[in-house]
Amino acid sequence: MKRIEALKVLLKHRTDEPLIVSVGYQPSELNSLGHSDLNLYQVNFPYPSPLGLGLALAIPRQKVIVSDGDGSAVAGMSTQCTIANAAPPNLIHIVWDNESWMTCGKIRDGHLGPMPTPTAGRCDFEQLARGAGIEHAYTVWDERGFEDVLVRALRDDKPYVIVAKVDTSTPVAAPVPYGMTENAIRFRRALVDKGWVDPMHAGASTYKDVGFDFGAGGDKGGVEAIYRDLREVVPREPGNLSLDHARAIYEGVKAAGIDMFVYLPDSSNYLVQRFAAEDPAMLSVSVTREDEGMAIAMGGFMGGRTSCIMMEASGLGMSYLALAWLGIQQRMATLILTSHTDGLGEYTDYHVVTRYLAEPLLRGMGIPHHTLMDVSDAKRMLKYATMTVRGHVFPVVIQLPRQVLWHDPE
Ligand SMILES: Cc1ncc(C[n+]2csc(CCOP(=O)(O)OP(=O)(O)O)c2C)c(N)n1
Ligand SMILES: [Mg+2]
Repeated sequence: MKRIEALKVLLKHRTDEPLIVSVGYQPSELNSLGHSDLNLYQVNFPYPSPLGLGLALAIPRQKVIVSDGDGSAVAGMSTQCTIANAAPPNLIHIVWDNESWMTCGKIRDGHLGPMPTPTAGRCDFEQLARGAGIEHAYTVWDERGFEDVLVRALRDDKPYVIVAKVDTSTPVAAPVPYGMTENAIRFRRALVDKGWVDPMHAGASTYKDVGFDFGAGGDKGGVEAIYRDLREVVPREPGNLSLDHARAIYEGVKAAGIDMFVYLPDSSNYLVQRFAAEDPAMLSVSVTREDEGMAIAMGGFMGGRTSCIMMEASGLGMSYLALAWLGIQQRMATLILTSHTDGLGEYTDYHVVTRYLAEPLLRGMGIPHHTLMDVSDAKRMLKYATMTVRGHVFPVVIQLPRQVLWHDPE
């Protein structure tokens, strides 16, 4: 089938589902059939599916559709595992499988010949999605088959993957008349106008909205119970992780109003993540890669959550594309908490990556970053950082050096 024809079927059934659209020629095809501000175009690969996941988790009563390329979807394969386990009932992931990196080679009036993706060979994306744990993964070859599964997916409360086999035709379609920044801002406004996101969530924050009460917020009871359980097993001995510091940091997270906690474990940030993972009041998402996690956290932020990702700083290196593309150009934000810094106390040679990379990378991208030197400042700085994220709509990093995560008495 032709993608342009299948897109018409999609638009026939789409009412007000936000559409996360991958990079390349697809946005022009979609736009040629009619623009909606609920279309977010040019989400670079492999981020359409994690961004869609974050948004779907943030607005659970609303279906979210990811309109992806096969190259993009294969590049983000591990996200299928994250989606399967998060099991959002409202996420539909359409993969336009033309078995090629089709956008590359396109010229004004034709194409120089598509270069094949893995699905042109032995790779089957439906099987990948099923293997990842997504039960409702289907391949469709014609418009009728596509329509059948799409209608079911829109009704059913399960995550769906629809692999739509399409040819490599590239109809002449005018480019989208918005830059990425303008499109993304209009998309966010469309979510607000729909009533799904509080207009005060981001960009319009005032001190009245966020508040300077550093002791406020958070479900202390829940945190106390987790603390008591962990106290049984965490030794209070020098050279171990500090459970008391972890509690202080997690209480700061809650007091800052953070209600979505994305994480990839590291030995230093482990205990803080245990608090988040075991806190029933927290929407926590365990991820497979830091850049995937950033896209999820930013999707959550777009959907009105006050999100953060906690990760080892070495994962920043693989996140520069997500940070620059989604964070800087598309103005999506989140708070990033990183363990390991270029400061003192990092004695292991395998953390050399962080020493060389983290700070220069953040500086190079102009991303505000702050090192929390003393855990007694955790609550204040987490709140300040969250206020900056929401006020400036920009990623902000808090770096956590050894002394704030470990129990190293003098
Ligand atoms: C990180 C990165 N590398 C390379 C590119 C160049 N690029 C733009 S579109 C595209 C093809 C994407 O293939 P697919 O997802 O299958 O979509 P299709 O072009 O077939 O519609 C590529 C490789 C890019 N945008 N980002
Ligand atoms: Mg393709």
